[in-house]
Amino acid sequence: MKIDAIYLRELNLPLLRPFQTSFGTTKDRRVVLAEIHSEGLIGWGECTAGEHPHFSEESVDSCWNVIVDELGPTLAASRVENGGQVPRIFGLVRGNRMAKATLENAIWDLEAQMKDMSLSRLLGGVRDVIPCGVSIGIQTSIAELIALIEREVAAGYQRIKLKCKPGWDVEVFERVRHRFPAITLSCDANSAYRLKDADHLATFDGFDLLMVEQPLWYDDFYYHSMLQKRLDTAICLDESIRNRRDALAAIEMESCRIINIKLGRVGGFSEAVAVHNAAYERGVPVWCGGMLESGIGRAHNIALSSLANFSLPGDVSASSRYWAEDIIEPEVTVSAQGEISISDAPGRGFEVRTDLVDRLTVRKTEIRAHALVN
Ligand code: OSB
Ligand code: MG
Repeated sequence: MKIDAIYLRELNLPLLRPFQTSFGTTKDRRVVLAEIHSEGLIGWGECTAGEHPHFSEESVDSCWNVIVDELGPTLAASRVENGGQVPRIFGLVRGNRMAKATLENAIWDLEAQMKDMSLSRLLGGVRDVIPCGVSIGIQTSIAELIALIEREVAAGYQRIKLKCKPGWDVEVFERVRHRFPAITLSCDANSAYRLKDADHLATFDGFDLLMVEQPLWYDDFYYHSMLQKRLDTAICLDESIRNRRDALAAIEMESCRIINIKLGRVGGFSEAVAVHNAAYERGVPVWCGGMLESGIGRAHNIALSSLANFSLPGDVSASSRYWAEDIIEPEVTVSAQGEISISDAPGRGFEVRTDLVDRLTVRKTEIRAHALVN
């Protein structure tokens, strides 16, 4: 594919409700989008980095700089033919996986359009519908949380994930379980605990949780493996899994029994499929995580979730839970059964509302090829 232009832009997108995790609160999203023009088509990619380097080392600004200074010019000068080649094109740049995914995913989006097939099929997806869950942030009161859960259960979501941290855990689980004895429930600590909290974490076993997500350090396998031996509840790793090798190490060490796959965290579709396949071959189920994405990242998460081993409900939910207006058409909707349908339209399956994107844009730059050195 001949790349005619790469544009990078930043949008300001206010969340309908603030989202609180153990590491902080997000009110307004700064969404970076890449737009790659080729052969009369446009591939879109969304950067999933946070406003601050709290979930991972990357942030909106680090991604912007790495894309503008390194990845964008390298990609523009390359002879890329498909998404699968992009990791090698970016091979000299270490880390910066969310930045890389922004561009790689736009190339996959383009490739699917050029091949006149859905992104889901191009990736090897086999599902017509995907099971959906929701991630509910830390609230100011348990009563408030219970009201939110009521609404999401009534909407049909198949799994409720509660963000937790010391002081917002067992009492919350107790009250929620009392009110909802039969729902599928999980929790996500975003690394808020330490191994000395193992006895406390073991009391989570009393609440029939589907999993406890990333209880310990964001970069750890070893201590999660020690902890897993002391829990009946499955550990799910999110932050720790950066690539296929990490997934293999975590599975071999029994650091987790479930893996959360996020496109940005692993560096794009190529590595996400590799993590999926490695887990599938070893009987470890996966699900698709979310990073408060706008419609473009959401569409990409939906396509990824159609792969066979995404057997657990993901954190991929309706646009209307996040935004007054999403930047895609149609918006993402979830059925009363808690499912999203996979589109068989070519590409991502959702049109980008370019007028709205332009209106929300706070900065935009064109990235040009620079001469390839070495
Ligand atoms: O750990 O899954 C996480 C949001 C921001 C950063 C990290 C996480 C999350 C979520 C939200 O849980 C999932 C979503 O609804 O997009
Ligand atoms: Mg998580």
